[in-house]
Amino acid sequence: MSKRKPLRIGMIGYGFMGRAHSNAYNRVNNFFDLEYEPVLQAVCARDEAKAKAFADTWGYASVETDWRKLIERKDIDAVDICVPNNLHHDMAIAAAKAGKMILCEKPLSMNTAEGQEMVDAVEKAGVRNTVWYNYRRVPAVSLAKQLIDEGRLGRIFHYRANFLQDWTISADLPQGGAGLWRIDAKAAGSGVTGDLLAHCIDTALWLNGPIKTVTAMTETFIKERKHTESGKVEPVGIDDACAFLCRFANGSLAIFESTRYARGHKALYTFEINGADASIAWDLHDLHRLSYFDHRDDSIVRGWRSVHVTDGDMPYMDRWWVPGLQIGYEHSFVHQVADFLDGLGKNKPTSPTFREALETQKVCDAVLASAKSGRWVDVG
Ligand code: SOE
Repeated sequence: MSKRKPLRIGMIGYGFMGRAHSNAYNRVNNFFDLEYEPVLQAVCARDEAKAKAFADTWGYASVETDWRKLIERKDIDAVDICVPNNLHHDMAIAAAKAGKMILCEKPLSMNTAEGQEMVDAVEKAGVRNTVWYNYRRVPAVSLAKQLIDEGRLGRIFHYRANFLQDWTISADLPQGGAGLWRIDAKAAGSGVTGDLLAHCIDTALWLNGPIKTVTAMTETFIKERKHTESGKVEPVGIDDACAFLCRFANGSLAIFESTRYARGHKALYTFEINGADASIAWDLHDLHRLSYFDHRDDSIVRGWRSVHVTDGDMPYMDRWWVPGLQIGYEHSFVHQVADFLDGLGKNKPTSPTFREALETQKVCDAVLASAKSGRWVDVG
């Protein structure tokens, strides 16, 4: 029998992220020594048969079909929100009022105004909260943070990030419904800005500090698509592609680009940071490596190093295999759960909290406002 304290999870939603989170809950205590242990108490989805099938696969003890009932249940400690973006706000506010801890999928909200209400609700209720910006917890990205915080890069001049995909190029792809809600502005709020650039912005704020001002352009290449729910051809309201320039508070300049129309790229998230003394670069397709260039090296051996982030003294890696053996995408979620449980034991917040994730939302709103107006916009 486990001596750990239970953290009873109620998950709302069961899509791609529902699987990623459930996997993390199931594995975390095999690899991390923690005071708490997630217990998969209930999963909630409108379709009972699908919810039951999901519960069987992942080990949830019960199912609900009404999220309000799940939130009110006395045997749930933490609510995990893994549903389309337009539902985050009401669920999070109800969960906060019911005194539940909340783990919310990214982006926090449809926009800053909604996000602010969510922050106010969790802070008023005093409930623990976090947003699943999982890429922070890829060991190579955490190592980048460590190197920057140690001052190894020196003054930062440049930040550049891309998130490129190609899955919406076909004009026949409908919008809306399971798997395709990301193309429906009513469910997603925005397109690549909220879905993909939000990841890049979260990482950037974490690594390089606040963004002051932005100028952006967006495009919707396919203007109309059939809507899965109405069956009718409807205007497309999301940004298919977005590029923006920005200035950070530390004086560095940045360029960000994201699209779902970069044929050949499936999830190419890359960033590069150039400092006076050193540079770093990372690529999600090769996520266990961190590229590092240090100008202080002797000139005859100076060059880009490809650091294989698998040694036990690198972030999180003492928990996994032996040096040289790498981990992958799903482990970033395991790390987020581990940090959440660790924070619970030590009574410390787990980043990004709702308040921290609201900063990403503010940048996204400024980017979309700038794309509309054609002007530089200050981040509120
Ligand atoms: C979209 O295709 C998506 O699944 C995002 O929603 C995720 O947040 C990103 O990590 C991968 O791409």
